[in-house]
Amino acid sequence: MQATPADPSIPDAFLTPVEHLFVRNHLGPPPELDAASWTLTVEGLVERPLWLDLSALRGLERTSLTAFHECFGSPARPDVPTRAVANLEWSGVALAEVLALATPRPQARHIWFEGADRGSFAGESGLTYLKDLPLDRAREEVLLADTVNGEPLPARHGFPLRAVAPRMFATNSVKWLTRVVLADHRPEHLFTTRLYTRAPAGGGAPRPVREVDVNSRLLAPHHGGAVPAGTSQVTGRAWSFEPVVAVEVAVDDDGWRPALLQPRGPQPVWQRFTLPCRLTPGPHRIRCRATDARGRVQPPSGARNAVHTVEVLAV
Ligand SMILES: Nc1nc2c(c(=O)[nH]1)N[C@H]1C(S)=C(S)[C@@H](COP(=O)(O)O)O[C@H]1N2
Ligand SMILES: [Mo]
Repeated sequence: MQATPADPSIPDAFLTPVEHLFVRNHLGPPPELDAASWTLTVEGLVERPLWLDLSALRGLERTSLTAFHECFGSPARPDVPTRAVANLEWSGVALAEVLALATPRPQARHIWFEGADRGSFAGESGLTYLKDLPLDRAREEVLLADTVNGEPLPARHGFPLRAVAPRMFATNSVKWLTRVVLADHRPEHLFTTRLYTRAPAGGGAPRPVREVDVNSRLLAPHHGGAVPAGTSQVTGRAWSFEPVVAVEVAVDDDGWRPALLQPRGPQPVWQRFTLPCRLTPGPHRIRCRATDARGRVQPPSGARNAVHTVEVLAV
């Protein structure tokens, strides 16, 4: 996978500037799509198959969405934390608007999203980037976005149109979207049934990587940095499928203390937390741990959403 790392110094801003946003492409460089000839097809179990060009799409009612955007990380290493996360404002057309035009048949249960990129991954060639979601879920939440943070989508982030599946790992947010298929079954494909699946904690059949875990990331102080000894403001961001209801911070082996946490509000945005901490001169280990409205807590270690730790030197 071509991946630029998340900027190690994510700016402490509510919206992540697009130039700080990570890029994840499985099938090579971004396809160069021509806005004038691009179309989105909607086919399969629908009463009216559609071929929409950009002007037809832009004639539909517009809406916007601000949401966190989290990469799952390598599908081969599902337990390794990456904390590649951003918070972005998207605008475009609700998937539901397009589905209302196409009218899914009653047998349609699943929706497939395919991008225009073509290439090889994990030894398989001739691949497209294909993902699927349960239709009901996608109809409620998915946005077909043509802008990010108020600007047209850059080529690397999916120009001219991408799906945005809020509260799900960003692997589901298909870039360079050109085809939507309504079906009564899930597609058998490298990126749907063979990769991007994981075994549930309690055992059982692997499930597709969709709903994000409860997670948090310290932004300040920076890992490996030096801070003045004394009181230091510890800051970070927390996010989950459900709203985060608590974040705790621990310095060294002192106990967990509750941080001040911004509420999530109606949109699935990341939540800022802060806690003033006293740091005596010398090295320190600072940790943060989020709990969400479902009662899920970040595990101490061994998981992709394990407690985040930074090491700093107070001088
Ligand atoms: N068409 C297409 N869509 C894609 C991908 C891809 O390789 N091709 N990568 C996915 C993954 S794994 C992630 S994390 C997000 C990253 O979106 P970004 O590059 O805009 O940050 O796009 C998703 N959508
Ligand atoms: Mo990803």
